[in-house]
Order: sequence, then C-alpha cells, then structure tokens
Amino acid sequence: PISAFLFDLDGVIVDTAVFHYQAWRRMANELGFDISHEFNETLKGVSRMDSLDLILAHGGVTLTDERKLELATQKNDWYLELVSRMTPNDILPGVAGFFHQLKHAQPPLKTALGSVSKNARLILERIHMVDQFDAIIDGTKITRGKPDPEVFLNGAAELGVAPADCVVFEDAVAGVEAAKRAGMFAVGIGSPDVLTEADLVVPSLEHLTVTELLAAVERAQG
Ligand code: G16
Ligand code: MG
Repeated sequence: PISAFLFDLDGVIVDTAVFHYQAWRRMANELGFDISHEFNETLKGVSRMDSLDLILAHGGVTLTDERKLELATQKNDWYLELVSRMTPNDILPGVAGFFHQLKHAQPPLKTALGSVSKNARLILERIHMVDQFDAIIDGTKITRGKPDPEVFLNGAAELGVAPADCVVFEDAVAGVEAAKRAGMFAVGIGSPDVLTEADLVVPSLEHLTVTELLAAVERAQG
C-alpha cells in the first residue's frame, strides 16, 4: 500500500522554475543568444552544471571549465537574489490544503522532498515548510540529477519505504522519468501534453485530493 509521498520542489511546492529561467536567460543574453520557454522545459529538474552545458550547446558556445564555473556561480547569485524575496505567500495554490489532508491520512503517510537543487533547504526555510518533511533529499545529497532515479530512491530509503509504495509529484519531464525509473507512481503537475509518461496529470495540487489520488493508484495497480 502507498505509504509515502515524495515531492519535487520547483514547480510543485513553489514556482522557482520561473526564477531559474529568468537567471539562465539573463546569462544567455549576455553571451549573445536567447533561450525560449520551450527550451526551458528541458532544463527543469536538471542539475546546475548539466543545465549550463545544455544552454551553452544550445547557443553554440564553447567555454573553459573555469569560465563555466564562473557563469554557474553568477547565475546562482542572480537566482538567490530572487529567492531571498520569497515568503510563505509564494507556496503554490493547493499545496497547504493537500499537506493538511495528507497529515490526517489513515493509515499515515510519510513525506519527503526530492529536489536536485542545492538551494532546496534554503527555499523551504524561506517558505516555512522545513518541518513538513520527514526527509529532505536535495542537491547536496546526490551525485546524479534527474532523470536519474537517485534522488527519489534516496528519499524512499531515508523514509524506510519500498519504492513501489511511493507516489512522486513532479512538474518536469526529467522528474517524471526519474520517478518511473525508481518504480514509483508519478503524478504530473502541469499539462498531459508535456508530461506524457506520468501515471496521472493534474494542473495543480488544487485539483487533487489525497483520497482521490489513493483511489486512482489502487485502480492503476489493480
Ligand atoms: C531544480 C530545478 C532545475 C535546477 C536544479 C538545480 O530541480 O528544476 O532547473 O537546475 O534544481 O538547482 P540549483 O542550481 O539551485 O542547485 P528540482 O529537482 O527541484 O526540480
Ligand atoms: Mg520541478
């Protein structure tokens, strides 16, 4: 039976995906090219250095490792400037209500954060959600970004729950792939046209109740 919920951070709990896009775009523009909203989809859930490599390849730019490190640091500084202004008001619609429901679920459900971001804990602090999670897996605890399943497998292990008993909430194509490779039920937050591999897709957590979700998993798993 499902006994744990694993949440992605960017795009599921808060909309920091927009901040990442702004900061990467500013960097790309300074290098003389632009990145589209569509291209940005491919960066979601991808680690900082891997994202930089994808962007530079996209712009046809080759740089030394030293210069790349400088750019990644610059991007992170711009990103942190945006993060520093975050408050609990930035929690996405439906998140608070969904957590309220899951805290009262019987049998009880455990929760973990599964983010590739090295800034995840800082963001949880800014929105006052650190104590909502039984385990926090972030970019400081993993070696491979999504779509590698490491982040979610670590989450399940830290909670002491079998991967098959976990549900993952993800807004990114790479994140849904990571969840499926971990052997977990994947709830996509966004559009079914983008998140084609998800087991269930909803526009936001506002459109889902814990009871409905557990029933949907049961139907899917027979
Ligand atoms: C997030 C974002 C990615 C970002 C990555 C690393 O992953 O979706 O766009 O590149 O973290 O973030 P940072 O540069 O803060 O370490 P997730 O897993 O939370 O969606
Ligand atoms: Mg995300």
